[in-house]
Amino acid sequence: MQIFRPVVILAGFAVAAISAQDDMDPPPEMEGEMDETDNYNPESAIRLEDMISEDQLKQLFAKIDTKGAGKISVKDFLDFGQGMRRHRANHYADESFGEMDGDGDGKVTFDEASNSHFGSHGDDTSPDHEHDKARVRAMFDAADKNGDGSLDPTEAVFFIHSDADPEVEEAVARVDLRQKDKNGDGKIDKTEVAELLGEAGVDMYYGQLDVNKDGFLDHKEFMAWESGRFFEHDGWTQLIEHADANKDGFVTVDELLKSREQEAQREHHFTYEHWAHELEL
Ligand SMILES: [Ca+2]
Ligand SMILES: [Ca+2]
Ligand SMILES: [Ca+2]
Ligand SMILES: [Ca+2]
Repeated sequence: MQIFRPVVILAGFAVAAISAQDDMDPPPEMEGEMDETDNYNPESAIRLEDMISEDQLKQLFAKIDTKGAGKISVKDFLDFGQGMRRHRANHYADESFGEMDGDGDGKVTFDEASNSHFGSHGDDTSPDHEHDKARVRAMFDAADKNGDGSLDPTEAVFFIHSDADPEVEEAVARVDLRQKDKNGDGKIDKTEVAELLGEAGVDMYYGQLDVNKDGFLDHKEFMAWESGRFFEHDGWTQLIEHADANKDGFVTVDELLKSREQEAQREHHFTYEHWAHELEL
């Protein structure tokens, strides 16, 4: 049973995205220092009976555990998430392609892609619009995998749903980085990123975003933030930290089940619960 229910899921992801933003402003206490039992509010508790059943969880686990190892890692969750984004993007592909392909010749040119993206705002000459135009160009070029200057239906999926293709996501991040890179050194420093993260956000997240610890964000490090992958990674890391009873870096079905029996840990199970609904398990 894999009937697709986009509304439920998109709403769920929107909530997840909003709560990620809420983490920014006002700044909460540092996650690592937060004692969940002290801050735990029973009013907002997710009830066990509202979560997916044991059987649904087992079915979902089997799908994520593609190697059949009986345990899953942060990377397995991330890979499955990427697969779900593609699944979602492909679901809408035909409809979106038809709308973009203005002359109906089965190919989407840059002008058609640009028109469908900007509609009647195409003649705007503001700096923000120039930035958007550069973004659209980058997305188009990255989606045009065979480089023939137009998008076939498969390529168009990546233009419309940039989160379904890491190369398009990276192309967007390069353009966005140029906009934030005020001193033009090709990297983002703390001052340049403050506008985006806020001072509190810089204190909280810059160290984690700067993976190679050189004091700057290159486009890949910046991309983690721009694409929302940073929060995704952080979310799975926290789930595993809380659920991984034997501390081997993986979670088994039993560890997941035991973890959600503890009220204070249920929020960590939020995202994959949505996958189960999306896949109608
Ligand atoms: Ca092409
Ligand atoms: Ca810079
Ligand atoms: Ca760095
Ligand atoms: Ca474990």
